[in-house]
Order: sequence, then C-alpha cells, then structure tokens
Amino acid sequence: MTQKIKAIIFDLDGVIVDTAIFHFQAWKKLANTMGFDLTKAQNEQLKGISRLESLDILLEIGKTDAVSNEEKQQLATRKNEWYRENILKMTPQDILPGVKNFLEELKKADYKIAIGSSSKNAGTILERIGMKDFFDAVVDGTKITRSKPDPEVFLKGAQELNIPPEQCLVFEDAESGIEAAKNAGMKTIGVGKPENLPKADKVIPGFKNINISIIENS
Ligand code: B16
Ligand code: MG
Repeated sequence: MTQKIKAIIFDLDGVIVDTAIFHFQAWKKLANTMGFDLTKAQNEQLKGISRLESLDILLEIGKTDAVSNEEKQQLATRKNEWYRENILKMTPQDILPGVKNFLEELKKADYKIAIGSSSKNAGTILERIGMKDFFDAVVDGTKITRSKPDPEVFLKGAQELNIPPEQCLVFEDAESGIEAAKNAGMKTIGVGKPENLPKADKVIPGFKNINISIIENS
C-alpha cells in the first residue's frame, strides 16, 4: 500500500527562487576568464551539486587540468563572490510565481514543510526573500557532508521533521536532486522541463496554477 504523504521537502535554487540562473551566469563568467564557454545544456550537470564538485565538473568541461587545491579554492571563491552580488539584491518579489500560495495551502492542510538544499548560501537567500522562519526545517550545504545525488540532505530533512522518508515528497529542479530523493526512498516531482528530469515521478513547469491536489494524487 502506498503511504500517505505527510511532509514536503523543497529544493531551494531553481524551485523556490530562480537563483539557478545566477549560478549559471557566475560559472559561465568563470569559464570565460579561463578561455572556454559553458552552455546551458552543460550547466545542467552542475545543478544541485556542491560548489567544489561543480568546479571539478567545470574544469573537466574546459579540459583544464593540473589546478592545485589552493587555486581551486580561489576559483570557487571568485565564483561565489559573483554569485553573491546577485543574491544580495534579492527581495520577496523574487519568490517564483505560485510558490507562496502553494506553501500556504500546504501549511493550512497541516503538511510539514522543509528546505533541502546543497547551497551554503541558502540562509542568505531565505533571509533576503523573507522566508527565514517559514519552514519547519531547513537543511542546507552547511549541514551536510555529501552532496546530491547522495540522499543525506533529504534524510536529514525527514529526520528534523520527524516524518519517515516514505511519507515525504520532494520538489527538485535538478536530476541529481531527483536521484538523491529517490535514494532516500521519497516520492519526487520535478520542476522544469521533462527532458532534463527523466527520473522524476512527475514533472511540472512551475507552481503557477498548481494546487495541493498534486500531492494528494501522488
Ligand atoms: P553554493 P540547491 C545547489 O542548490 C545549486 O543547485 C548548485 O548549482 C550549487 O552549486 C549548490 O547549491 C551549492 O551552492 O555555492 O551556494 O553553496 O539547488 O540544492 O538548492
Ligand atoms: Mg536546485
């Protein structure tokens, strides 16, 4: 018998806010300074992955090897500074369309809600968009040691909510995040284009016109 969903865990970048575009712009700028380009399709590989692991993938894309650990730290810091210039300008207006309504509906219906993000900047973003105290739990890149597709971030979320993983459903915009949720034994709904999220149980383009019947029918 399928278990009744009691908790919903949201990825942050690309689901609640469109920071995925800021990550892309900053990685592209870094690639350009090293003499190569990063396409939107290649950028899909970086979504949901930690900063340093993303850098390794970027260096592979640019066929740039022999970079010392110290240089890697400097490159990652440079990317993060560019990225932060954009997120520091964010306001509550940057919450993606339909998201706030959907979250409020979930709260009214007594679902537990959490954030499960790989980002070390999640706290800053939640503060900027006025949602720091909105969620029942926030698990981000500062609380985990293994990045998606490892299930750690979502298992910690379920644990903090005190709900078994099989009663959790995850919204994710990255294939690595869908895999992480599946590895945690959770149901998944992808946010984005179906071709980028082949392993998701279901895919929606965003939260505009979406209501909680999508959970009840999962
Ligand atoms: P930071 P999410 C992820 O956030 C992003 O998708 C990914 O592109 C980024 O590299 C990662 O966070 C680490 O972010 O550099 O801010 O620590 O999608 O899991 O909310
Ligand atoms: Mg994401």
